[in-house]
Amino acid sequence: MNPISSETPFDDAFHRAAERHERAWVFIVLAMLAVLLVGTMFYVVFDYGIVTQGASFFRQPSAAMDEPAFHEGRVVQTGSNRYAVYMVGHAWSWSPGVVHVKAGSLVTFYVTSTDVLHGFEVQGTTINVTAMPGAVGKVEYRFDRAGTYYIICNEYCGIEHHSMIGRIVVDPKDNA
Ligand SMILES: [Cu+2]
Repeated sequence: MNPISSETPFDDAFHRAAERHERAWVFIVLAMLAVLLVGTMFYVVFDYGIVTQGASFFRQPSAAMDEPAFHEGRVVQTGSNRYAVYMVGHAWSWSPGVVHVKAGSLVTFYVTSTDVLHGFEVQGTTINVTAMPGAVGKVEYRFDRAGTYYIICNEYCGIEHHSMIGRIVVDPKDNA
């Protein structure tokens, strides 16, 4: 005898109610997961600060890429408290390898690459820009505290990726 066919009307109603209940909980759990996922994204973007606000990219015609500033790296002081840094990533180092700026300076980085993708990340700051061949990433940052900030490559770029370290040395103010 088939046990299902022997169910009483009460058993049947019970099973249908139980299934409704289960479906409701599956829906609640999925909704919670969606809220958690979206909430985490907002947290990473707005609170954790990993995404650099104000970073932008522009395509650079190859003629402009021939500018010495873009293939050898350069630090240009553009004002009493302002610098422009032309930062180039190549396997496996940064040019310039060491950047000196004064504390309290606003620094604009123009970041590019001569070969493959590299990740331009400055530890202890919110700077995190991809260095792309044929494009220039732009990001601004104010270095208020004196000290050494390490540049690391956070985009795997080959066998010596881990040694791709540069330094930004923020010197104390003259009158400090
Ligand atoms: Cu790398």
